[in-house]
Amino acid sequence: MDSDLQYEIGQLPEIPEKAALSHKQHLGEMVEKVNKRMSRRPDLNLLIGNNPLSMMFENHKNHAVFMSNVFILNEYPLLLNTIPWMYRAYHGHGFSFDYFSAHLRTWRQVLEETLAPEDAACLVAVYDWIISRHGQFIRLSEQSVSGAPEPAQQWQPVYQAFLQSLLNADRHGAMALARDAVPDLSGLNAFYVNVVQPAMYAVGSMWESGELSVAREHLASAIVNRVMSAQYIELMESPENFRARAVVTAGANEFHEIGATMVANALEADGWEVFFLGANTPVSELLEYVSAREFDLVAISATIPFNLEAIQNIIQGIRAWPRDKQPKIMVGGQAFADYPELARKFGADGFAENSSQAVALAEKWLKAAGK
Ligand code: B12
Repeated sequence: MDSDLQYEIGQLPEIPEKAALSHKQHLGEMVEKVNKRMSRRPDLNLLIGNNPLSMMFENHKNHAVFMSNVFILNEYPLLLNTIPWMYRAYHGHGFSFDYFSAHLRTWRQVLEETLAPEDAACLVAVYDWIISRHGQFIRLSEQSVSGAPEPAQQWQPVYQAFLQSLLNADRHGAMALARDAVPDLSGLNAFYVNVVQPAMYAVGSMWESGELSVAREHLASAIVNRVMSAQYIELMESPENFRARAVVTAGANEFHEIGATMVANALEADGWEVFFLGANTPVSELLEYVSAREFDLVAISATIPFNLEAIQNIIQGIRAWPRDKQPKIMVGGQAFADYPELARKFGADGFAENSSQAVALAEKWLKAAGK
């Protein structure tokens, strides 16, 4: 990571709560304005290539929600990975780098016009800094960062073959590989971490660079879901007594659920009674569900940085309960992977990098509680 940028980010103004909330309140209106202005530009086709306008609108919406998270959480380091990712992913799909300067300048204008001057001023300072670092962000976007965990040596052949089966839409091949590689529950976690997870990260990198269509990524995800369901049915035992109870879910607006499924299955394989809620659980619903029952652990997954505020809200909600009613809170997923310190800042009890570490941490907490 660029140390100059890291230093500069430390100098950016802290955003007062009032400004962050005003920004959040006006998001819809500002997205509309940015969409309109960008659509009217005579150089639009040069900026967004042959892509449909809807793709640009999607980016404006995601950008708005992402910036809202940065301002509300006062977490500028999030900019350092997400902006280069945005440059890389959209450039990989035919957007020119000039598009980013254009849309950021438009946002800057719209912020000044929409918000009270005292609220706009600090937000505009952040945009000015991003705009002024355009060249560095291009450079960072050109460095490849897959973030993929490297499969252990003995898993390499299975990983390569599994990835190929996903890319070739060969569901029977994927199923057969999984069956051979994981004859019983003891190998499940290693298969998740050394085969499925890196294979899906590779699929993501190919989507990001424009090598793989959304349809083929969806197909890969669907095959993985089938493989994991088949393994669940074939391998999972149902003990008479569970060791403890956990809720596992992905937060509000979080549609990535494969990682959370792995954590849920890994805990269940370790003797936990797991209530897996899947993706996109609204904050208030999750709090109500957990508060009405007794759980030892709540495990929450976040992949996209613009979903972090919702995770903070869940944790704050649980922390407002009487102490003896609070389950342990574990967070994980790629939104935390580069910023594990966020787990503590948000008030979680811990972060785990993968499903194996999640089980180990949960185990440690159980021991400490004398269970
Ligand atoms: C499949 C996929 C999707 C699918 C998800 C389908 C599904 N049923 O889950 C769909 C199509 C819905 C999707 C949508 C989007 N996606 Co997507 N997606 C992916 C992809 C290719 C794979 C995700 C995956 O399954 N990974 C494998 C799992 C096993 O890994 P994992 O989640 O990290 O989980 C492990 C650990 O992190 C940990 N863990 C996970 N959760 C938890 C929880 C706890 C408590 C603990 C302790 C540990 C833990 O344990 C797991 C196992 O070891 C990734 C690429 C990637 N790098 O992952 C992109 C990726 C995550 N997506 C991306 C994007 C941008 C999007 C969209 C914004 C695209 C768009 N413009 O619409 C939307 C966002 C939707 C939303 N609001 O959530 C980007 C994110 C970039 C960023 N930094 O912001 C990625 C990285 C692609 C890329 N390379 O650009 N996506």
